[in-house]
Amino acid sequence: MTELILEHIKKASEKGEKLLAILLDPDKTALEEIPTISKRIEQLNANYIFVGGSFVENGITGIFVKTLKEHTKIPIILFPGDYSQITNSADALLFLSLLSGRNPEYLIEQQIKSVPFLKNSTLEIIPTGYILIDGGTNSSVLKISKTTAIPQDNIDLAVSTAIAGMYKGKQLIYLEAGSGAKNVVQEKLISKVKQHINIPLIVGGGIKTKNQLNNAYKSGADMVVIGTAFENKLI
Ligand code: 1GP
Repeated sequence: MTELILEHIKKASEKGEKLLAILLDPDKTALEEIPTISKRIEQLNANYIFVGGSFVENGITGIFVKTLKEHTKIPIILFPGDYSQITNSADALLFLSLLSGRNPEYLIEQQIKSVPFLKNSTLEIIPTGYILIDGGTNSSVLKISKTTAIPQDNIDLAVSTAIAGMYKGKQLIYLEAGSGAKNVVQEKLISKVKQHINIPLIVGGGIKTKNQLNNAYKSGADMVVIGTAFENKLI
């Protein structure tokens, strides 16, 4: 029987095994590049491929994921910027709530809009608390969600937000500095959040070097997500 993705992430977290996800944005990646890209992802021994973006046109994600599936067996997890990006071709969906923001559209409206599709879908749905931390840039997710990020030095707020997410029943917490962030999520913030939650922690945004990757793991990230550095062939 295929192990459910959330179970795999939880077990890895319990055992202290560190996971890597490569984020692909269908808006920035041509279908013709998929065979080469899939090989590069496999060479990195990535555990997961995240697919999603802020400006993906309707209908594109389905074709993108189907093509990826022809070239790799690495499980594909949707990380949608909008409910229109949800497709049955993937394995799982991060069912995101933007907990750092106060915009109802990204706290509950998008989720409701996804239900007519999801109720007939086979996707594994993973409730995820998504928390934006100031990465020093006006990231796409900030612009689109019209929310503000938690400052890196407001560790108490980040911790309380993560704990509230856990109490609300989220199964994962995702600390996000924003794609292409200038500053990654600080080690101290990652470790404080990790100390206070007993669900797996994902960290992403601006990670470009092995050193930054290892620091995120050492601070307590169970999974690190890398998008821009992979796109730019830095890793
Ligand atoms: C963005 O956390 C991911 O949602 C990855 O960020 O593109 O900066 O690696 P980067």
